[in-house]
Amino acid sequence: MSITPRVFSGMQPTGALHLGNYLGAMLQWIAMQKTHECIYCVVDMHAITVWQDPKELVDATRRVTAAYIACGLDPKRSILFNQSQVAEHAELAWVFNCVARLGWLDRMTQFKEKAGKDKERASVGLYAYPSLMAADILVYRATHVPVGEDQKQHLELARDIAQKFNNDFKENIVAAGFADGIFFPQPEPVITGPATRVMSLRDGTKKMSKSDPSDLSRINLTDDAETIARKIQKAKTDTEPLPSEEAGLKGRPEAENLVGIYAALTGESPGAVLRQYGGGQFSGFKKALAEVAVTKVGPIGAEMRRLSSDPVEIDRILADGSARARAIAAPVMHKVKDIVGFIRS
Ligand code: AQP
Repeated sequence: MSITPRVFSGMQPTGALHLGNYLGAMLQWIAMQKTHECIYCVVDMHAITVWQDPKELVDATRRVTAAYIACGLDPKRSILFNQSQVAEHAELAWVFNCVARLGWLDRMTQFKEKAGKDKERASVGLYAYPSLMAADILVYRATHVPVGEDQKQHLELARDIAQKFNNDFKENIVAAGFADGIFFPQPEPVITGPATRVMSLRDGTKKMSKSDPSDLSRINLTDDAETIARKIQKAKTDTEPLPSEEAGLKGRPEAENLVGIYAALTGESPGAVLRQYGGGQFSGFKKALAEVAVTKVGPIGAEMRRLSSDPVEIDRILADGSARARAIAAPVMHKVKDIVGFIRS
């Protein structure tokens, strides 16, 4: 059971996928399919760490699967599945809950942001979210995890858990046939997309997010051309014209975000974008940005609608992916049980 390069990542079915998910993670996922064995998950168990309407969760899980495929993930080449169909994620998460320390989880900024002021009423699952995320990755002994910037801290925790597990159980790991005492690899974050942190269209200091109450804050992959253009037109800006050089974006988060989105969608550098639009008013630039966004996002939405009209086929793809995922996860979990000291039949 040697460690081979393997990619794992996932998104939550908590709402419509948006441009931040696409530019921050999805583009990297698509690129890595060509070079790596890839496992991509719809993380429905993470979704229920905050309340989800059960009927809506089913629909959202299918919608996110359709989005994966519409963006370019190939379910034959990569493994596509929903997390709750592979019980090994939850089994390993429990072991990791017993490896991770309270102090580590206390430092997680995402929990603080999502729990808000009323921490007492947050679910235990929301608090333990990072150990389930570590299990998602390590149950496949995955080595690379393409994510947006906001997931960096969780990835560091997954690395700490892997290392502590290897240390705590070193003797048993060697006895199980791993002479170097390393059972879990240290998963590497891959945070290299064209826009690793896309910000809200309404507030350039907040990340674009599915759960932002304002729909105007994000471009959903399902938005039609008119909606995309309207959201960009209404996007918050400052009163200065666009600068001609990248340095001029400093301290202007909204301008920096819009230029970054344009650059990421066209594959140009922000400097090149500003050479073209610098000195002009936002209105002209926003028009050009809307055209680019409609050209890129429009076809994804159309393909999602086409795929979503056949839920039976989506469920079949998820069942097939789950079986393939389980075939990798089950032997890893068997070894974990031997290493930890659980009797198994
Ligand atoms: N604004 C963003 N910019 C760049 N990358 C982003 N990601 C999310 N938002 C941005 C990346 O997308 C992947 C999937 O994220 P997720 O669905 O697991 O949940 P999230 O990170 O919590 O995303 P949201 O949209 O903010 O969801 P809610 O509102 O439900 O919490 C991850 O790789 C993430 O980094």
